[in-house]
Amino acid sequence: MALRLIIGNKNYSSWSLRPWLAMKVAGIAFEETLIPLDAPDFKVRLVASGGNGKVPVLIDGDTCVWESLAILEYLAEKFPLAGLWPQDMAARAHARAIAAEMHAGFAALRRRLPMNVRRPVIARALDEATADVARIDSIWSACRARFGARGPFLYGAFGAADAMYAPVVSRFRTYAVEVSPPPPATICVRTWSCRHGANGLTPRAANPGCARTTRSIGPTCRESDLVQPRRASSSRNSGC
Ligand SMILES: N[C@@H](CCC(=O)N[C@@H](CS)C(=O)NCC(=O)O)C(=O)O
Repeated sequence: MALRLIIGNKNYSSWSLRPWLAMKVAGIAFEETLIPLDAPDFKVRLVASGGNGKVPVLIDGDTCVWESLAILEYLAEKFPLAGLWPQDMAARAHARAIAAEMHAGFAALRRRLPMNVRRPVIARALDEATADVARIDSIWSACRARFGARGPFLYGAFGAADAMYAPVVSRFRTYAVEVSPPPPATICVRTWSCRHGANGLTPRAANPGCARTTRSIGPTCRESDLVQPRRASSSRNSGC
């Protein structure tokens, strides 16, 4: 039976985006059920799925997994060849620590710079999010310094930690937040488009505002999967 990932609007729901992106990039097949964050039956449908009433939720037969990080851990166990965590223990511990830090923290960043992938690039004063931005900058710099020789992503190849931080890359782009060079490569969520590469990943030329090495993902992903019309604002997307 196919895996099913229940998500909210990709434009706003950064928590949904994390496992969705990891699965797309890792080439893990799944069916997607999208419940708009402002759907009147949002809670009812999610509670019926067996999770905690929030997105994302992964359904694998009788198994229901909620919480983005728990979903990534489940996927890493089920698909060990996907390389969602680094192979060596020290790098893996580091990757798990920064993924857990993202999962548990950065509330001020989420409040001050809510994710909206298609927001025009307009700078915003960081205010209460200043310390969060500095912390992420130092995490990325530490990763680049320690693991940069292995490849362009946080730990060399794309993995769960990159998926956890991908929504931050979108936030930094749309709110014109500068980070120390060199930034880690990332999936540039603004430019998702239908490009076919040997392994579903196609290197693209640099895009203004994105990390230097950006990639678009295919073959099943269209920009319209990502960009959805704005509906009435919902309290469910505050702090997503
Ligand atoms: N810690 C959860 C956060 C999930 C979450 O807050 N999702 C939001 C959408 S981005 C949601 O479903 N909100 C609905 C609600 O709180 O009622 C995770 O990592 O998956």
